Amino acid sequence: MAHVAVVTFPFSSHAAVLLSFARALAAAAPAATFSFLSTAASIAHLRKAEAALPGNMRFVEVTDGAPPVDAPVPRQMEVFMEAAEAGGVEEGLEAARVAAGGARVRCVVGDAFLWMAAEASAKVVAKWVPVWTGASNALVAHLGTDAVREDVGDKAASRADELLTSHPGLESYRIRDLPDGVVSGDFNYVINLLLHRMAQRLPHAAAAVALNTFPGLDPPTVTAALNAVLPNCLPLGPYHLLAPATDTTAPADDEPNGCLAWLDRRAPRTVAYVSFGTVASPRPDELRELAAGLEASGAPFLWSLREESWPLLPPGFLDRTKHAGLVVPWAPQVGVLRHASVGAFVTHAGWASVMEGVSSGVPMACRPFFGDQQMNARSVSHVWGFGTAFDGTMTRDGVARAVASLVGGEEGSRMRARAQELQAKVAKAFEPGGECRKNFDKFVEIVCAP
Ligand code: U2F
Repeated sequence: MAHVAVVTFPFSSHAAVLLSFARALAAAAPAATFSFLSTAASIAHLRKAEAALPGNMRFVEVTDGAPPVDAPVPRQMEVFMEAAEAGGVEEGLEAARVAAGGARVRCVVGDAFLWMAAEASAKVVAKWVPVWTGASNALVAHLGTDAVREDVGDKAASRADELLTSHPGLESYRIRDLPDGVVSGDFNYVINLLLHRMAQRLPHAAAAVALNTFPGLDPPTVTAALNAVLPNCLPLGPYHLLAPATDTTAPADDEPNGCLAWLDRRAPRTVAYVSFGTVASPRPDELRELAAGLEASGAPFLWSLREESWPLLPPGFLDRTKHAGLVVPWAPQVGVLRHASVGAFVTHAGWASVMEGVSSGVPMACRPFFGDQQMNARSVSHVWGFGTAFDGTMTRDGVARAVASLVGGEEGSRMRARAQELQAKVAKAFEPGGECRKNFDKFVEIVCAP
């Protein structure tokens, strides 16, 4: 019996993505046992938000390193990564073995962020099969960090608008579009450091790499750049489409914030859906500009906004817009983006959000904040053309224009057509026998092989 450990990076949306990935694996390999390793806090959160685990999967706790109470998230990440490196992952694998009645872990499927899983797997003589949750071009940038740093040196600011034409796979991006920590930002910030370390290990230690993309999305130079250095690159995304279908027979009003029922009452392709994912948050003045822009656009809007930000909305906004808009603390985003009434997506361009939008054929307006988001926004606006990107912060007029154009303008129609072309490619890749299905089968085979 194969025993597979799935290890997560227990912050932002990463653990939920890996859990849905693990569910797909567990369904595809019913004879195998899966241990899903995460911290106690992350497991508690997943238990609350997610359906029960499949019968062949169990949660196994790993140490969070005991960060001080009320430590800010970056500090929690640092403490967790230090503990993971100092043996936390190995201890987790041992706990998984014990919990599975002594069945040794033969394969470690892991969020690529957790680079120390490479060493931990080698120690227990298991394969390491990382899962990359971001975009392929961002992975090219991380793998090429040393070369790009050598080229750019300390001129990142003065050469910001220069295209990276001499770096295969990065030709369409300016130096300013590179993810934080490649040539700018604090190289010692926990995420930047872990991405650099991950990139040093992937080419030599991984048995295969799952990519959150589908054939036909990445330009050939990106695919070639990855294939040149990584073994068994398997494009099998968007990952949210891998999980076995959950109960779609539940009535829409089962959803606590009533988003889908609210959308049912709007005309097709008229609504702007707004969300900036699980971490990013506009500053108060920008939030007010966004609110004013939505109001000025005249388009109905559904806005997923964390509750602590509601007091920052312009005075009277919620009351004035109560017929045209719905502000909720959390929306069932995948279902929302699939809904026929949604005509535009105002997003931070987190990679899962971009994939969920494009696989539903929804054009987007991107307001990137940090990390890989600038690069993703550039891809949306300049490489694939199914959306626009704000130049800097959002203003009232910029938002009103972007939304009106996406839901009703000519440019918006072109962008929607482009998104729908890619949506059709996703659908084809996920048909039985389609490329993503085949790549996922290959992934399962690698993971379960003795
Ligand atoms: C980090 O991303 P985030 O978690 O901020 O953003 P996404 O990758 O877009 O993932 C957000 C997920 O949360 C879901 C949504 C996505 O699956 O459907 N969601 C929801 O269901 N309801 C809501 O109201 C709001 C969100 C990072 F910040 C990014 O830069 C990276 O690209 C990303 C991937 O590594 O991780």
